[in-house]
Amino acid sequence: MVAPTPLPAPATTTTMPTPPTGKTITIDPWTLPGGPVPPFGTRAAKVGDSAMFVFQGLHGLFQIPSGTCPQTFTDTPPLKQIMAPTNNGRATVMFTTPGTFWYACPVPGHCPAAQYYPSGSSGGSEYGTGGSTTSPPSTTPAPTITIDPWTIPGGAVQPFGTRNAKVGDSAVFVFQGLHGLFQIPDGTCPQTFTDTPPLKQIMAPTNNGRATVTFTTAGNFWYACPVPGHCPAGMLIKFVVT
Ligand SMILES: [Cu+2]
Repeated sequence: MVAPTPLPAPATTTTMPTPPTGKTITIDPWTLPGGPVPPFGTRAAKVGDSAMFVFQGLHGLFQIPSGTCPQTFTDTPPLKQIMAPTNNGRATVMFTTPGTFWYACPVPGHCPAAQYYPSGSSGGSEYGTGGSTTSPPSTTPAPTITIDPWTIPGGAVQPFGTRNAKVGDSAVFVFQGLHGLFQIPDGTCPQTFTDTPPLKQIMAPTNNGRATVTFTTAGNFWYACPVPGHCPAGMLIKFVVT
């Protein structure tokens, strides 16, 4: 849990590379944690250091006053927009004063999806990124399962296999490259993908797109990429929803 802290003075921000007076901490990828992307947690920095956020997909960057995700992100104090949501954008902040500073993505659901914020701080400037564990259950969104990257399995990308979910959960697919998303009726790749039952197009092929499905009923649900050859190559995932 994060101890309450006084509202820090805002860090000086810029979206252009700045001649460094300190080291530059690179946050790459700035995307939803999950899979090979560990939670962002807490990082230490010195006054004069910069942090560069390399967006993977459609994300933005706000400075926020604590480790609790805002309900809405507007560019009015105590929130401060560093960069509006930008596909594969890049933003840099420089720490000009000591303190504790938090940054989060303003895209709906992304800050809560970080779902992790460790305690543990050291001296000097710090900043954290992402979500909070302090929201009461009544305001906590249903769990989001992140499929990131949604791409052809291989190398560091494990086969998608089967995932468990509860009714009310959502799954967000973060495309890496040109992919799409269809719901299909079983674990067999269709010969062709057309948006007619029993197939259902969730998102047409989109470069670095993002698609979310919400499970409203229990059952088994399969999703696949409609790009030719991708489903047979492994872009097929099953959800068991209870
Ligand atoms: Cu694909």
